[in-house]
Amino acid sequence: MTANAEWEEYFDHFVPPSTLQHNQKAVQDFASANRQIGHDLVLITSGGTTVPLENNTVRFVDNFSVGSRGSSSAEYFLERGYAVIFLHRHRSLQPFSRHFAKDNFLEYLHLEQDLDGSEKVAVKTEMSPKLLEVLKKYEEVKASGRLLLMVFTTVSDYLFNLRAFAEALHPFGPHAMFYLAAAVSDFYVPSSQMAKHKIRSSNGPLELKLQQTPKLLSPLVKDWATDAFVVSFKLETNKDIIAACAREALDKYKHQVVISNVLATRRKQVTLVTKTEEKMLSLSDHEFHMGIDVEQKIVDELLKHHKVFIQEKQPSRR
Ligand code: 9Z3
Repeated sequence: MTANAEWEEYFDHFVPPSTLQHNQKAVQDFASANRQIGHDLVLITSGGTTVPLENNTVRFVDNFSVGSRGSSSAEYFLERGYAVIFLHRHRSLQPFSRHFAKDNFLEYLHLEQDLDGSEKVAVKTEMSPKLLEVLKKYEEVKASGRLLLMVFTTVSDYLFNLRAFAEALHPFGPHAMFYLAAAVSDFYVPSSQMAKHKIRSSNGPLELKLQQTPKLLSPLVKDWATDAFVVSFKLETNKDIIAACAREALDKYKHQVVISNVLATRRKQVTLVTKTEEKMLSLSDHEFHMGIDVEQKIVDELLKHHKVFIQEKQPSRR
């Protein structure tokens, strides 16, 4: 079966999200407004996709991804002047608020007495500097109109959105980057084979046969985003096979960059693989303990490649 036919069959199995057209238009408008004032564009995908087991979903298969990579990268792209479409798993980490996600926000606050004796909520003095720093950046980004948040939950919603957004970004050619950090399920249950209602435990043990999700990089590079700069991520748990897997993906799909990472060390080290080079980006123990994000190094490195890519595609505008 051709890659295209495989994809048509995949999409035929699912009902598209009801917001799809509306969101595609929002991405189109966002992208053209930002391109008009010279901003390059990046579509970041972030967080893990779910695989529902029932149409009225109670249970689903999920994965470990929390959206650290995507949300942190979004901040660095914004800092470097990009307009960011942040397609993320519902309730996963988001840029800026991620800095407080592990905390109980009530611990940031206390009660104070107003002059008239009434109670009011105030920020604890010791929490103020961190809040101030992040809030300032967040407000600036909001006012600049350079961040668009979009949401998915299931793997099919993710794929419908990715295709629609890729089509919306097509007119912007090499100025659009795809940064595919979401952890996408390789397996799914077609909705025709899903139980309509909650699967009854009284029916005994549950046997599941999952179908294989077609590889999204193939149609993305060949059909949906033909002129864009595409960065995919490759995750393995075995460090001995990761380099070969990353190179294999790049050779197969012929996009611009694969970033390989190993589950256990992903916060400290990645390798950026292009047609001509392999570059390891890592944090020293000191950098890691200072709270530096490896995503800062990833984004800075990618921007150099993206700049060259744009120049090569549009030599007359150099
Ligand atoms: C990654 O490798 C991301 O770096 C992580 C980030 C998921 C490890 P967290 O969200 O983790 O910070 O907790 N993403 C994997 C992307 C993926 O599934 N790639 C597919 C593949 O390799 C296709 S693009 O087949």
